[in-house]
Amino acid sequence: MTKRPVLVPILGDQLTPAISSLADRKSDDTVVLMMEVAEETGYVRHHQAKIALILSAMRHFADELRAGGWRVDYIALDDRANTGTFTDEVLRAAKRHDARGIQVTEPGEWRVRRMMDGWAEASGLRVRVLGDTRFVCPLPDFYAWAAPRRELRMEWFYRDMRRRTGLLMDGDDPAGGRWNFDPENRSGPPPGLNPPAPMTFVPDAITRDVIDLVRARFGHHFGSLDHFGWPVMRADAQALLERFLAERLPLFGQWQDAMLSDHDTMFHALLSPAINCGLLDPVEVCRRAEAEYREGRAPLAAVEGFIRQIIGWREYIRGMYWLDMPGMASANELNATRPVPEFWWTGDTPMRCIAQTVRATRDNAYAHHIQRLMVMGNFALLSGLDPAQVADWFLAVYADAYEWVELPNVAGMALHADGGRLASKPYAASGAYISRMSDYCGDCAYKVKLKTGPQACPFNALYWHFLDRNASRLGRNPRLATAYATWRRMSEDKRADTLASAEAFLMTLEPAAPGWARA
Ligand code: FAD
Ligand code: DLZ
Ligand code: SF4
Repeated sequence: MTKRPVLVPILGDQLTPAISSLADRKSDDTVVLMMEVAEETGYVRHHQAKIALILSAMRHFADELRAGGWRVDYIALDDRANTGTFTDEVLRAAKRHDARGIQVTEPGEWRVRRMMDGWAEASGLRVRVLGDTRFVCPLPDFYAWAAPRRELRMEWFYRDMRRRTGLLMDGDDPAGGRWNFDPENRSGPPPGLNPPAPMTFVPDAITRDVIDLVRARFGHHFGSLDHFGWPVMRADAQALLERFLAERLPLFGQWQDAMLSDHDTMFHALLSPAINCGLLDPVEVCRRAEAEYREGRAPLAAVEGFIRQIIGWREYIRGMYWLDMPGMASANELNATRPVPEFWWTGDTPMRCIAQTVRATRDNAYAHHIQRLMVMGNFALLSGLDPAQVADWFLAVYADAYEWVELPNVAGMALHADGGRLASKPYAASGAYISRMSDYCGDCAYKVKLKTGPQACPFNALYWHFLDRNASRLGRNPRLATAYATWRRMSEDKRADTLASAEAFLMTLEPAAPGWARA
């Protein structure tokens, strides 16, 4: 290398050679910097499998880059000189390589963006922060979409993304004549429904080393490594995608909301950890799904539902994060202040839906969307759990969790902490919804049909307690008009009995011991 190089830091969720920071670089005057740092492994107490996934994927990616001719400076977690922070490692590397500049792709988290903003002054070098082209909608375009609108509904944004990508478009029209096939999706599970086993990958030598490291350094964090089977390299992520397309996609939509105790993953894709860290390109994933429809192997309703999650929800969520940060992190429209209970970490509760979801989360660092939204999220909403503590829990426990995607889902979609910017109505539901969508209630210590009393499903009284205590904020929401009318029609005695039942349950919640989510 004759010229002074440009330093290209690549973060643990930017693991693709197509990353924008490398797009205009030549290998002969570039040093790629990858950093395993204590600041990132510890800013929340991540699930052990999440750390293992990211560090192993980073190590595999470094090898992939080297094989492609790039010079990679890789700082391992236990390197003696490792300072433990992105900023200090970037400054150290800039000096070590006598870099003439720094080029980086924008990060997924506000916190890291603030760090990057200080790099130019601290290093005395020119720092170029490039847009993340893995997303369909560049952030400036999202801001321009949002600026003139009073209501930022996902559905309208999604249609723009369909037009922009051409996915499921027949000329100017949506395939099948409709943009959204949800009415044909989302049934409850019939007896005997038997989803295929999830595809898992046997850890190779690199992953085994990382697992040993994680056990030694982070063995006190939540979660098990015993079942670790996530893909940590591109070829395996591709195999997972192919398996999803063949075995799960055709039934994805129909059973999208269903939950079964013996099938933690149902017909879901399991692709979010790989997509979010860069092992799969989201639009490529959608193009492969579209091909299944075009070639007659998967119904349009399933494929449209799947593509909407990625170019609709995922893109919209990311736009909302950057639009509303930093305020989103402290938003608490409903003034919810109750601490997260201990059983969110231990799973030790007679509420079978929660026990099953926490168990799946501990085993796999994964729970599917409805477990996250309608079991954990719904419980947090109805019980009035503190949004910041709930966000810490979600950020820590899932293998796919980065703040740009976790926080809007928690604060906006699940908790209505943003006052309804993201979802026009809170996703509040009584036990009847969980009973319809799962097999959890049959074996639960609580009775889903009972409305009040110590044996009654806690969700039932909590639902009315939630509406009652938030009447001044939610009472005029037209989408809750029927629920409020039903509440008002109840006799005074019944209402008092319901509120007392909910209060009695809330009194039993034991706050989580400090140290589960943060040191
Ligand atoms: P599938 O159900 O098969 O969906 C396919 C893909 O669609 C996913 O891989 C994902 O890329 C995308 N997708 C679907 N829904 C969403 C959504 N609401 N937001 C963004 N992308 C979506 N997703 C994360 O990636 N990271 C998180 O930290 C995260 N936290 C969440 C917290 C809460 C409270 C809720 C309600 C949802 C959260 N989600 C999060 C969204 C969603 O639950 C996961 O993307 C999904 O469960 C991942 O599993 P899968 O790949 O099997 O998804
Ligand atoms: C989540 C995570 C973890 C656990 N460890 C690292 C790490 O050691 N090095 C790294 O580059 N990235 C890590 N990450 C992902 C980062 O937290 C992520 O890139 C930022 O939060 C920006 O989204
Ligand atoms: Fe959950 Fe209530 Fe069903 Fe028990 S009865 S599993 S607490 S919804």
